[in-house]
Amino acid sequence: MLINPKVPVYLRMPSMPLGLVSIASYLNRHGHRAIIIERSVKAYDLRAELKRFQPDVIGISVMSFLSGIDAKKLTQRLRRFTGVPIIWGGQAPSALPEMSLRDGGPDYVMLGEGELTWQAVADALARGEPLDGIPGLAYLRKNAFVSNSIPPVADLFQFPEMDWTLVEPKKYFSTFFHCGKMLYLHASKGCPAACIFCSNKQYHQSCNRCRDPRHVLDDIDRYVKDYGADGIYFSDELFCPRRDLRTQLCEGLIERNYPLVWGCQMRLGVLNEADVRLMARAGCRWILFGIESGSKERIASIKKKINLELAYQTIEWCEKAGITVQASFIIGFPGETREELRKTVDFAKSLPSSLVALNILTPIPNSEIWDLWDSDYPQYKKPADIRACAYKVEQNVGDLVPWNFSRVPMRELRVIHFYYQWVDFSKRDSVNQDFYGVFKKMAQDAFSRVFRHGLSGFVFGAYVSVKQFVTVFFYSHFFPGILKKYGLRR
Ligand code: B12
Repeated sequence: MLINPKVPVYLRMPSMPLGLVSIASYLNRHGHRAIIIERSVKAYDLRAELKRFQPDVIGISVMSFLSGIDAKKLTQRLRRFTGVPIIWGGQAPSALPEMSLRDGGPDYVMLGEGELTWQAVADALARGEPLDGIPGLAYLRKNAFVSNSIPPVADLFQFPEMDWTLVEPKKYFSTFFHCGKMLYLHASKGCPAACIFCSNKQYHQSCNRCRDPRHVLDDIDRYVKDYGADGIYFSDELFCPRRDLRTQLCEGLIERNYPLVWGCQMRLGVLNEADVRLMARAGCRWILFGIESGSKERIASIKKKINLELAYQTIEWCEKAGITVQASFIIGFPGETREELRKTVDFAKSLPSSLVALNILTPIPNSEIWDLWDSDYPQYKKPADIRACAYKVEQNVGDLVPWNFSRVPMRELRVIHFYYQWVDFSKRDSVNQDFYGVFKKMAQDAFSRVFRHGLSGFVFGAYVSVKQFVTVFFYSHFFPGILKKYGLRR
């Protein structure tokens, strides 16, 4: 039994639990029976479900520490009803397995990708063998932390297409650029880069792998034909960098000619002009480029390995082809000065992209910056439990990052960050050609909260939305002097 925990009330709409669907689809094709209990969209009587399904093992997806909060409660409750092993998996517990075991209380944490390790676990249980020796598992024995070796990342071609009947896809529809029924899907995983602010290097072993484009197209066929999806956001950190496979995928989409738009995340240097045109013909309408800094020295020191000179032209190709570009930057890097920040702001301003985001650095567990935290920034206490990781590290719109590793005063970072958030917020809907879009989205969110979380959830959610709005408005409008200093206002 694979469980997706509830997402906190202030997160936007829940989204397709791709990891769980992938694991369950794989297990069901390899001699086992897996079901998904989706707490983020539906209320379940867990006790009745346990009685009905009689699982041999329970898995809980902990994609972020925000879902870790419900996962912890759930683990405690399940313990009262059943004695079967409880395994946590996903990016968050893989990054901090010992903390997850001690604070969250599962029997095991499964490190890295789940499909093949789950198969080994399910086979061992079927044979009545112990789980402790299985590579990819971490656990506590006599209060000591044990971590088995992590298997190499898998070749994604071996995984079948996704079985969407395991969940109810229509429950995950969300509004995005030019679409109202957008769903997530992955076409590839991982990224070859090893940026010091990202956990990808450790989690995906700096390795990019693409899925078989035929499987991806099958998944899309069923999204569109069986459920009526009109948009797809490829969740890949770097969308299908292999040109041959990406071209196959795009040509498949052009052939199908669905009323479907899609978008993805990209690195500078992967696409040429012909690629961009092909993607646009295949329905691509938005791309996020992680550029991170306007300073070449910083690009080198964070190991981003991109050529900033390519930014202007690549973005121009995209915008000309009808693809909305969001150029994403990080501000507040360790030791960053006002001069460096000004360079980034100037660079961001010079780009022809429709949207720009300047987010304040927050160290992610399992990144190089996270590992340097204790030695380099002893003035800030490192989050040491699930709650602290959720509320201090995994920031949401309107949250105030509590630490500043740069030499720029925090207020200046916040003013610039929220200024761009305000501009982005008001521009997003002009991109959609929908003047009232922002208000419509807020109203939709409010209603969906009433259905998902009841009246108290709605009241709390509304409070969080108002607080977010006030924070963004306050920082973006009440510090004209700071905006002027960075050339953002005359
Ligand atoms: C797409 C995405 C989203 C989508 C959701 C898509 C979805 N529901 O799956 C949206 C935009 C909604 C989202 C939201 C958030 N996300 Co997000 N997201 C991603 C992203 C880019 C891809 C995830 C994905 O779908 N991959 C494809 C699937 C097939 O792979 P997978 O999820 O990794 O699943 C595999 C393994 O993790 C494992 N596994 C997964 N579940 C389980 C369960 C068990 C029991 C086991 C054993 C194994 C296992 O096996 C799976 C199959 O191989 C990742 C980064 C990344 N590249 O992984 C960040 C990432 C997971 N998100 C992150 C964060 C912080 C968030 C938010 C908190 C952001 C915010 N402030 O709002 C929220 C929290 C949402 C939540 N429910 O908890 C962080 C987590 C950091 C951490 N270490 O804790 C990541 C790593 C990005 C980052 N580097 O910052 N996210």
